[in-house]
Amino acid sequence: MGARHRTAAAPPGMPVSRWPVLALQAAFLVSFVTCNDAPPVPGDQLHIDRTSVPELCPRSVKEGDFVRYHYHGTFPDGTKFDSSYDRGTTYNVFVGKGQTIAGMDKALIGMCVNERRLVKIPPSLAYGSEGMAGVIPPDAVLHFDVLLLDIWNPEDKMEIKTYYKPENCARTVQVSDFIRYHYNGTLLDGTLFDSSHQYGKTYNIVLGSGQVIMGMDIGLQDMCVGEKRTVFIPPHLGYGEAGVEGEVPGSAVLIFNIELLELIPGLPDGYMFVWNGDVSPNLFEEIDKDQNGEIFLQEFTEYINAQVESGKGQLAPGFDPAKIIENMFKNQDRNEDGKITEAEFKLKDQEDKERHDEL
Ligand SMILES: [Ca+2]
Ligand SMILES: [Ca+2]
Repeated sequence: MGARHRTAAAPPGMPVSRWPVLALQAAFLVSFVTCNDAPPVPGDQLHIDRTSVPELCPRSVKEGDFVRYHYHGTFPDGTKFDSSYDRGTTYNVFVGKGQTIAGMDKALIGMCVNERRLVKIPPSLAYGSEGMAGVIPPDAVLHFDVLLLDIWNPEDKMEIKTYYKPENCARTVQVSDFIRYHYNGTLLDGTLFDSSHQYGKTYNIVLGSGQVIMGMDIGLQDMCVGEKRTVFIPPHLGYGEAGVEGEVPGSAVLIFNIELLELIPGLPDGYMFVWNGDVSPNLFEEIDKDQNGEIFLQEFTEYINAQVESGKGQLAPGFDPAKIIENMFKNQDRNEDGKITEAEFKLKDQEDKERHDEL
C-alpha cells in the first residue's frame, strides 16, 4: 500500500524547469480542441500506440489465449468512464472470443507481458450508436491505457527449464520421496508472491502426497540434489481461477525458481512402513512383550521403533513417526478397544495377504 502512494510523487531526476514540456502539451491541446468537430480517430480505424514495450518478450498474445490486464478507460477529452485499477483486480478474458468489445479483442493481439498500449477504439468496434446506458454515450470513441500482466492458453503444458545440473546424480526425485528445497515464486510480470528464503528455511514435502499444488508436484519430479530449475505452471495446475486471497491473483501463471537441497528416498507408493528383511514368524509374541496375549499401543510403538533403530524396518520419511505407528495400530485393532488380540492380528495379516493375491 505504501509503495503505491510513493509512485504518485515526482520521480527523482525530474528537471526543475518543466515549462518546455508544458508548453508543448498546451500546443497539442489547442490543436486538439480546434479539431474537435472531426472525430479524433478517422473512420472505423483502430489506433494502437505501443507506449511501453519490454526488452524481453518470450511470448505474445494470440487468439484463444487467456489474458489478465489492467486498463484505464477515458473518453477523448480525458474523462474517465471505467478503470480496472479502481476495482483493484485485473480484467480477465479469452482473447478473440467476444468476451470484450471487438476493438479490445483486436488491440490485445500481439501484446507482451508488461507491455503497455494506448488504444483508441472507434464506436463501430465499441458500443456503436447505441452506447451503454448511463456510462457510454452514443457514437463514443474510447481510449484505453492497457497494461498486460499475464498470458496463458488452455493448451499450455508445464514447462521446466533446468539451468544447473550437478555432474553426480545417483538418484532423482520420485513420488513418496521426502525432499527439502528452496524456491522463489513470481508472477509473469515479475511480482514476487512467495519465497522460502523469506522464512529462512527450506520447504519440506513428500512428493506426490498433495502437500503442494499439482504443478509443483510435477515440477519437482526427476530433480537431482543440487539441481536448479525454473518451472512455469499454468493456472489450472496452480491456484486456478480463485487464486490465493491477498497473495496470488486468480487465473495467474506461476513461475517457480527451485533449488533442491536434500532427498530422502521414500517407501513404495502407499506404504508407511516396510520390513527390510524377512518378517519374524513369531511377530505377535515378539510385540507382546509382557506376554499377556494383548498388544497395547505402547508395546506396539516400542517394538516398531526398535525395528527402525536396528535397521530391520523403515518408516515413510517426511511424516510424524508417532502418527504412522498409531495408524498402523488402529488398523490392527479392528474392534477399536485399544488393544490388539492375536485373533485380530492374524485376521488382518490374512486379509492383507488375500488383498495382495488379488493384485
Ligand atoms: Ca501385552
Ligand atoms: Ca482390539
